[in-house]
Amino acid sequence: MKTKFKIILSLIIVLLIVYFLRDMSFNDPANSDVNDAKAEAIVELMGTETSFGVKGNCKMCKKTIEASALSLEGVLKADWDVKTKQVSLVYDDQMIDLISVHKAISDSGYGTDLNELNKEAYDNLPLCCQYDPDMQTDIN
Ligand SMILES: [Cu+2]
Repeated sequence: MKTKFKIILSLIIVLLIVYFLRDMSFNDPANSDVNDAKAEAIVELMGTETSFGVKGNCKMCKKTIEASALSLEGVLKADWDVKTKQVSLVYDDQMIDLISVHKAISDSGYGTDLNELNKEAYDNLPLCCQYDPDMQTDIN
């Protein structure tokens, strides 16, 4: 009787260990990359993809531009390229108009293909981010 109990108890312990190990491997970075890729694929299926030019200089500009686009509900993905000056967007066109995204970005101080920069926000940008307002955004 005692041996039977011991066997059952060790089985339970083994099951618990397996359960926790499985949980851990689910959270390990290699696996979360896979999950990110899946999430990204789903986002791209759900959303409308587009891109447009946004003036800016550096990685700090990139952060501000992307954050202002992503602060809007309905913007699923925003990725601004320092070299090409293009922001790639994935957004839900049922939730948001593209013009609102242009406006949010220009309000943060960055001129887009459609909207002039907000001068006050531009003046408040760090000096390294105060790009040449006459810059072209169609350089590829
Ligand atoms: Cu910058």
